[in-house]
Amino acid sequence: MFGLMDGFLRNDPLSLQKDILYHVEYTVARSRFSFDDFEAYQALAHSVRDRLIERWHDTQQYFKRKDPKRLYFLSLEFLMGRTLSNSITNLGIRNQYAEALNQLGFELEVVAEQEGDAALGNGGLARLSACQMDSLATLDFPAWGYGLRYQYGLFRQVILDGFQHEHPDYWLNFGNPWEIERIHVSYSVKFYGTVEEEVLNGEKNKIWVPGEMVEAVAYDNPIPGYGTRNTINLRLWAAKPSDQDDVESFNTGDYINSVINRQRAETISNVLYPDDRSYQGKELRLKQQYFFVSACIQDIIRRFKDTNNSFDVFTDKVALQLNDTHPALAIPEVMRVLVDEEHLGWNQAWGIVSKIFFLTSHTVQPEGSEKIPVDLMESLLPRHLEIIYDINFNFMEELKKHIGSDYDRLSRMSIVEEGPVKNIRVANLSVVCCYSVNGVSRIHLELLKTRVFKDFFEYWPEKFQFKTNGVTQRRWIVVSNPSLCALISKWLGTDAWIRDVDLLMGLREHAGNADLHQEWQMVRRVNKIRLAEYIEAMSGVKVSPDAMFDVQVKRIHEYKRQLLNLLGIIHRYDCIKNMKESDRRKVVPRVCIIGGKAAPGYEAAKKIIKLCHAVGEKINNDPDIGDLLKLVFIPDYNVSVAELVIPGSDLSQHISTAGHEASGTSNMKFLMNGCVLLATSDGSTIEIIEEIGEENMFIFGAKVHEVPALRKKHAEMKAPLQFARVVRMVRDGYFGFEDYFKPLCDAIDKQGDFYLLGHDFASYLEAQAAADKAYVDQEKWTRMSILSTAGSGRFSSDRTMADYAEKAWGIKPCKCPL
Ligand code: 26Q
Repeated sequence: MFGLMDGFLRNDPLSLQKDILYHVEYTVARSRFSFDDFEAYQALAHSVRDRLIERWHDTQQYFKRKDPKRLYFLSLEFLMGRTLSNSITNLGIRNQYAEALNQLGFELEVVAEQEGDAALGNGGLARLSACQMDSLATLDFPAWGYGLRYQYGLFRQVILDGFQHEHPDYWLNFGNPWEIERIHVSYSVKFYGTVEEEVLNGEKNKIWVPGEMVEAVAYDNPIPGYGTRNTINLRLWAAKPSDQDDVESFNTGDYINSVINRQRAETISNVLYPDDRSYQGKELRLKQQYFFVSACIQDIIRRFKDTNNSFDVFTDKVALQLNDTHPALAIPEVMRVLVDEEHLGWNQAWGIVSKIFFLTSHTVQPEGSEKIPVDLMESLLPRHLEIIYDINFNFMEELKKHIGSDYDRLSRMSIVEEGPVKNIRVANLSVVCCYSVNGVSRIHLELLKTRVFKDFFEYWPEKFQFKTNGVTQRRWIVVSNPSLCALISKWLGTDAWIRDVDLLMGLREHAGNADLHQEWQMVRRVNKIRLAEYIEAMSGVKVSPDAMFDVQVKRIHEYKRQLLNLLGIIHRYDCIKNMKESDRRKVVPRVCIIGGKAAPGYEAAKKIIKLCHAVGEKINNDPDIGDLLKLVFIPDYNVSVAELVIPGSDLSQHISTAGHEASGTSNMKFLMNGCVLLATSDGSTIEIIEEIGEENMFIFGAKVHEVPALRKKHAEMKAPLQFARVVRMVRDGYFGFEDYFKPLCDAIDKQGDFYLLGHDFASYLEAQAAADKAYVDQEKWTRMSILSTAGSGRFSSDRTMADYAEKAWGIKPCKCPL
């Protein structure tokens, strides 16, 4: 019964202090009389880790005993950021640790800053996985996350002379106290080779004879829930050389080369691919994807067989969530294991496979869909190719019965793309095989139905659903904005909103209260001062916290329109320059803050980063302008920088061309922190508008359904004068580098302005002017700010996860007793 007892470890400050010193001495191997902030961090982390492990064990034992249906969340990307602060918050022992550290002469905030980010992902999709893990744990769901343990996370962005350079993120350099290496949990993953036939009990059976083997070793990362003992697992796989591999070359005596060859196995999980479509069809990426799903499926089936002896109940015990199509090879892999290794008949295996997979799509660009060249598939995964062909054959036969011989449509829906190069369409494979396909916002589902998966929607309307994304209020308010957190709890009279976020609505009744206004403004100002200090340290630009902090932080992409923001800033600069002295006094001072990474091969995005620096250089050094306008670029935007930037922002921009942002999730984080949104009606912003009202935001620009027609019309229309003028300034070299920026200008005024910057420019400026006007009226602004936080409850990942559990996965909470 040990697993059900409370743990051995005590959590009072004195015990924590002893524990920290123990780890200083025996884990970090430093003298307990002399250690620095980093060593304090390491010791502290190990002491937290011990507590996590206790809960992790109890939870896993409890799950095993209860054996409920489990959810397996498969994602090639997790952007966890830092772990320390989040863990002690969720464990409810933050104050105790702060006191323990204090007595040792350290400050928790300073020590926590020593931790580096775990950046095993690109952007929205990856941070969403991290938020969802927090919610799954907090809501006591019997869930497991699976991912890859990349040695190199997302590149670090270094800016030199305004240009982005990518530096490797070798994040494991200083060790990772948060993971538990499980050398005994490892599986062989096969590649290449041939498919052979054997006769088994009078029946033909296929066997895959591999040409290469690699070991997948498990690294477990405990994910604690808030206000519960439940601590779930995020299992990351690392590639290691296999002992069974390459015996031949050792026998032939080429020892040195054999060792080097073995080591090559590790490259499979070495590096995270940046979100860049040009990597498609690359062998190593495909190997990575298969390596990942093969390890997961072996692990899941082993666990199933531990407690079950018939696959008849598999669908009652297992749900597999595919985070976009990246892990879609799990589908043919389960078919292969069930048919070839477990010897189930094809129909029985298909009956299982077609019920256990759930897909979430995160894109609206049909060209973003993954394709695998058939040649590559045939050489790397020969048996999977056969299985995919068989699935497709059955699907095509069934489809013909319903739609007849509409060959165009059949070929559009086929999993195999015919043509000079034959491809596997991973999206089609996923839609055919998954039980449900989920969009990430309501409008995204509309676009999936009418554009991306139109044919499929007409055939299987019930398969398509949406669950609007959400973010975790634990990280995005409690951890990153503790003073706002305390203020909210004070005015609601409870901190129950940390688990039950709908309670935030209770702030609405205080939205006009002058005392709350004063305290709210105070909290926000302190956060702004902290951000101003960071900006000065990073960029050398001194900014005043009296100015409005206007922020756009996200991956750099043409559709996200950082360029529209920059052109707006140039316009503002131009206006101020040409103003009479008396008018200048009426200008609302602004600090414009832009941050984000460009994919290494994405030229246009890199030019936008340079343009931001060039414009900033001009404006920030113009004595005519002073504090009226500043433009700063925050380098190397990541989760921990976000935790600093978001609470310190006044205005937050989400200005994608309508119909291009599947959801967006940072808008939700800003909303929770009381930032006012300046945004287009796109993705989840549409639902935010419904929740908090258009009067509490600044909404502008073309609507989703207007965009296609505008694109046609726009090509013949002349851009408005003010727009033409600012583009001209860039083109004529007002900010230097005119040759380098020429392609950016051409895309707008020569190549049809696909993202409609010209069309939306006038309404963008109006929205910006409205923001200025509202900011002058601090009472009005503070009210909008409070109402933003009050309306953010619907955008918690707790709601998203509860929705998925009920409407898709069919899982129920399984709460480990205290
Ligand atoms: C593709 C091929 C090869 C290598 C990498 C990739 C790749 C990697 C990551 C393709 C796409 C991604 C990430 C996509 C993503 O983050 N999408 C965002 O997902 C968010 C969460 O649902 C949404 O809020 C955003 O709107 C969406 O852009």
